[in-house]
Amino acid sequence: MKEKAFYRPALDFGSVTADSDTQKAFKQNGFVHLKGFGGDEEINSLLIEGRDAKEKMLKDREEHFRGAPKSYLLAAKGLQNYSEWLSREAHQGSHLPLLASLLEDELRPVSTAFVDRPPGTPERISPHIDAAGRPWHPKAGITLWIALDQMDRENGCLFYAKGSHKKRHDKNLNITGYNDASDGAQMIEVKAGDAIVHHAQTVHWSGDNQTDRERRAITFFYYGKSSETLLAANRPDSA
Ligand SMILES: O=C(O)CCC(=O)C(=O)O
Repeated sequence: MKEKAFYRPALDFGSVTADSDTQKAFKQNGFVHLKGFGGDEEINSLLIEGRDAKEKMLKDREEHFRGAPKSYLLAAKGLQNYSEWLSREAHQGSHLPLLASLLEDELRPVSTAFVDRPPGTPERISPHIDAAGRPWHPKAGITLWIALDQMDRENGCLFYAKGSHKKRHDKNLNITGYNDASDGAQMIEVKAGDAIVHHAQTVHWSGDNQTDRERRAITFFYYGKSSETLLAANRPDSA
């Protein structure tokens, strides 16, 4: 008997729009927390596709990752190349109008990642900007991060440095001088299905997971069309 092809429907975030408070917070702080962005169906689809794509990518790039430090794989990037569904979401997803209105620019997909910090992971992600944030440009890029589990300080939730997207971080992606107690550092605890949208130049970091709880997320990275000419001279291959 011929097997029926499995069809996974596109995600529907079309009803989430940026009101004037959200626009203002994004401009001022460089990030916004969108509570209840996705429901159980969205979480489930992202989890299955993210996990499968990561597995395929690891098999395909086994050589590349052999002996790499564990921190290297906390966020597995380039997954749009291993899942047609993720690729379609990255290019045509219903979240694009929201992101475009926050960045006030057209978007170009850079990468899609699955972030997984299983129970008992001591590694953290240190303060950084996203690769789409370099070289500096006011509309360099934007990132949509969707929580697939509840996250708090104990299992390594995200921290953001308010307003840091306004500083010029041209040289390195890793940025020194920030920690959980820094001036303007904001811890963001989330529920599964919440999203955070941040400017690619906003400094952010996240902690270790010493709990027995899962800590997974999906990230869609974009750069802004306005920064295209700058990028052509210095193109990142992953976020
Ligand atoms: O810790 C997280 O979930 C975010 C990961 C992150 O910042 C990144 O992949 O650039």
